[in-house]
Amino acid sequence: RVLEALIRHATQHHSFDLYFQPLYCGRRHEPCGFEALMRLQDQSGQFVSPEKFIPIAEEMGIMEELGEAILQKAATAAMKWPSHLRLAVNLSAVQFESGSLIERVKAVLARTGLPADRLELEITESLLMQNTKRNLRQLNEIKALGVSIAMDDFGTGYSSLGYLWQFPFDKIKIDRSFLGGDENSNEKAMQVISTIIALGHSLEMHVTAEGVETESQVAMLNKLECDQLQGFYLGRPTPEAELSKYWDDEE
Ligand code: G
Ligand code: G
Ligand code: MN
Ligand code: NA
Repeated sequence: RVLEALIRHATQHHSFDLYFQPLYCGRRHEPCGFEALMRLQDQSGQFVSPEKFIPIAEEMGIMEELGEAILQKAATAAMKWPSHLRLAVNLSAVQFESGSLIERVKAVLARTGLPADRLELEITESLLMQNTKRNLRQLNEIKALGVSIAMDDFGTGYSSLGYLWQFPFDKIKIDRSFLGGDENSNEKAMQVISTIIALGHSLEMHVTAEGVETESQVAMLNKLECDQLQGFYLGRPTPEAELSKYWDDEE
């Protein structure tokens, strides 16, 4: 298939793009890091969604290799940023469950020189459903490198609450669906978000709200003492070449 050939080529030759979306910490008006988001263009220049091509790469058995290529490209980019800016990278289930993750992460850090404490890996909660013991060991090994771990899309899986406290996450990212409702559902959604923030803090985890699209959401999340905000209102996924606008403007 054409798409498979494209993915294989991108994996072998690193011929894909990364966009980076800013993460805003606290009430400050400048970003404290960026999340890498992979972008793949087909022959006609159309973007293929990661939601489509990541599962294909997994089926093809090349997701571990592609994941390392993404990490390598992202870390290389981050080395050109001001050093207070952190880098978040998404992991697919296949990468997390493979035996090679730790070695690949270590190799990328060594090759690029990115300090481990500037890197955060995002995993989704569905990853933690099976193999709890092995997953826990894997998470602890990642943390032992000095890399932090965020639980992505929190609240969308089956067993978020039951599993959360058992794992050493540094951060939970509240899925953007919690902010996505209409005006009428806002009040209740806010109660839920407030509760998740309190839960995260009680477990000594930082909390990020995803999908922030309005000024009033920013005000509300600040009031709830949400640690980090991410969303189109604050900054869209941005090509690497345009990222410096985020720090050139700073005083
Ligand atoms: O960027 P976009 O909104 O199209 O992303 C859609 C989905 O693809 C999100 O769930 C996001 O986490 C995932 N995604 C984007 N880039 C990567 C990547 O580099 N690796 C993995 N595993 N998932 C990614
Ligand atoms: O699953 P994950 O959280 O990694 O998905 C990240 C994706 O969410 C990004 O690729 C981005 O396109 C999308 N995203 C980021 N901010 C917003 C937002 O404010 N609104 C919407 N609808 N999508 C967003
Ligand atoms: Mn993510
Ligand atoms: Na998410």
